[in-house]
Amino acid sequence: AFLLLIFLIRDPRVSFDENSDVMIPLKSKHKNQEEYIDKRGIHVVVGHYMGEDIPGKTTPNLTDEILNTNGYNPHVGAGENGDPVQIPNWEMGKMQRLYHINKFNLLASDRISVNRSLPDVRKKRCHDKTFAVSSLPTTSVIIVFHNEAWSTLLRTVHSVISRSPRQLLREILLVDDASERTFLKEPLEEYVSKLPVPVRVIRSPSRTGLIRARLLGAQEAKGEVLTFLDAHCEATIGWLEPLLSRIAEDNKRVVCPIIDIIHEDTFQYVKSFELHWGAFNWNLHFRWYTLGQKELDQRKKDITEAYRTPAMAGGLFSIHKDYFYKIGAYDRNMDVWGGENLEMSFRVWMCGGSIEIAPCSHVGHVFRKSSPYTFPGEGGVGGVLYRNLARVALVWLDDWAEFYFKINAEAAKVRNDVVVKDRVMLRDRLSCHTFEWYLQNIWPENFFPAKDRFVGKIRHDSLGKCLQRPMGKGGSNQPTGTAVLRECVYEVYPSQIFVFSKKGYIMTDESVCLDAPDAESAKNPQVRIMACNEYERQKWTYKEDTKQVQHKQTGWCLDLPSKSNPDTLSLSMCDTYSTSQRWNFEHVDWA
Ligand code: UD2
Ligand code: MN
Repeated sequence: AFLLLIFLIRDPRVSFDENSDVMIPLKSKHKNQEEYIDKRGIHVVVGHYMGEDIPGKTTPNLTDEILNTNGYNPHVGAGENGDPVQIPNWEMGKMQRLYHINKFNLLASDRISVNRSLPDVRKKRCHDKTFAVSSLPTTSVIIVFHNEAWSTLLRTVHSVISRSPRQLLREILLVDDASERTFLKEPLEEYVSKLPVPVRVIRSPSRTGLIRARLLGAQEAKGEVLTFLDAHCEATIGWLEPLLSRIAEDNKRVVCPIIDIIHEDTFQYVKSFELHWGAFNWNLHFRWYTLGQKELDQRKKDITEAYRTPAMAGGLFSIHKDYFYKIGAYDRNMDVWGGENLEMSFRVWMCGGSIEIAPCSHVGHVFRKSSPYTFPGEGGVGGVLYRNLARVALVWLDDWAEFYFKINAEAAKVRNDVVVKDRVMLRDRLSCHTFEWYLQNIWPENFFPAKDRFVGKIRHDSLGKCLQRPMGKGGSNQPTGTAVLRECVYEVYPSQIFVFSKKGYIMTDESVCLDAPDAESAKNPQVRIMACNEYERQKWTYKEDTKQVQHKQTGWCLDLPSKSNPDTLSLSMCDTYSTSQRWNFEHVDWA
């Protein structure tokens, strides 16, 4: 009976004894870790990284499945090395039931060790880079969460502990934004108290949103640098040093890792394209774009060098603590989710700092298609998001705020509900640059309207119809495809607004440009809307006297569809007498 009592008191799900003996040694598939079943029947994984032993174990995943097996994980080795986890057909029902909780495959996540191994996805040249760790600043890693899954949250923590030089990792701060799930209460404190790095749980008494939750964490941080991560990330080897070393050289740099993809269905670690950079569209939604050929050529000299980005995704970055406060921390009147990433991007760039991506630093993140949590506040998701974005526009966008409100009726509705006086004063106090300066100097490839560019509709002279860009497949896909004519709609209809840049590009929202991809080879070249790439092929000139739009590379003219390609506009030999080649550029008042 006594033995039974001990067994009941010691909950094997959350406690573990570092000195416990090996009961069944397991052969680990991975040379960097040791695995065994201990006396309590717990599957233990011990990782060896950077010469240090990190005691690890499989997740006390608090889904019913693992509870039933008393902490023993029957799925030994699942997801190791970043491999995908496949759920067998007979468990699909259960998988779907659990999926909605976090909007990712919780069943798969729970089968993977919180201490799983990951491939080294860095470019070879990154391996040769050395860092004088003793000269780098220390960091506090701040992870805010609301109702996060146990397995993803702890995997984030373990990946940071396992793959950061101990001297640099001052602490990990877990900021709980009023989660309702009981396993995130005492079991979390108990679990992290056993970890070999100081990990503190800070609780927000009520739901405050990710922006104020991060402020709560920052306030408690003891490290010199603040490093923010989402609660469903996995850091890979060598992730931290490139971030901190850029800040050691200049504390006004805000540095982001390359964000790789942890697949939301299989939890496979998928390396994403390097050399992406971040910006946004006309609706102030963050977007990834690829580096142009020129920058790519320039970077061939040293592909490990950090590069500048006009905006950051928002979740994963390091910033010096002193600079964070000097530059205005965050706008604490932003609620729940959204907008803070662009707000910080504009503020840092316009007020004297910079935002960079360090390509040797790789961190995975579970991107998901929808939010699993509620958006408390008037108007739900939309209300909250558009109030945040209206704040961004009113404080930072100058004349472009009017453009933003003209094409975003939702945001226009709430613009009078927000008070941004304190942030406008901050901008004055920091004597920041204008948004025009930002667009011209930090994002010269931008497709925003400007005073020195034509902005408006391109109307066919005899048909009276307007050029329209494709609708796009949604998500973050660029709306590429055919260039078509449609009935002209009300003045500031975004799909019919084009910007004619000084360099000769006819661009529109989402960084798509009027293009003639087969101009060199085809008999009847098609004119399409393609991703802007700064190739000669995308340059045009407008001849006001004849109303022709001439393709620079071929000297041919923009024309109605040819017989062979009736769905999209075409190029044909310029002919001043051809009425089908006449176009009117109708300026719209955008600001
Ligand atoms: C992206 C960012 C995210 C944030 C957001 C815009 C990346 C990889 N992620 O969205 O960090 O900048 O854009 O705001 O760049 N959370 C709370 N309280 C809340 C809501 C969320 O603590 O009320 C936590 C949440 O548990 C998560 C983090 O905030 O750990 C980010 O939320 P998300 O994962 O839903 O955001 P994501 O990745 O879609
Ligand atoms: Mn996230």
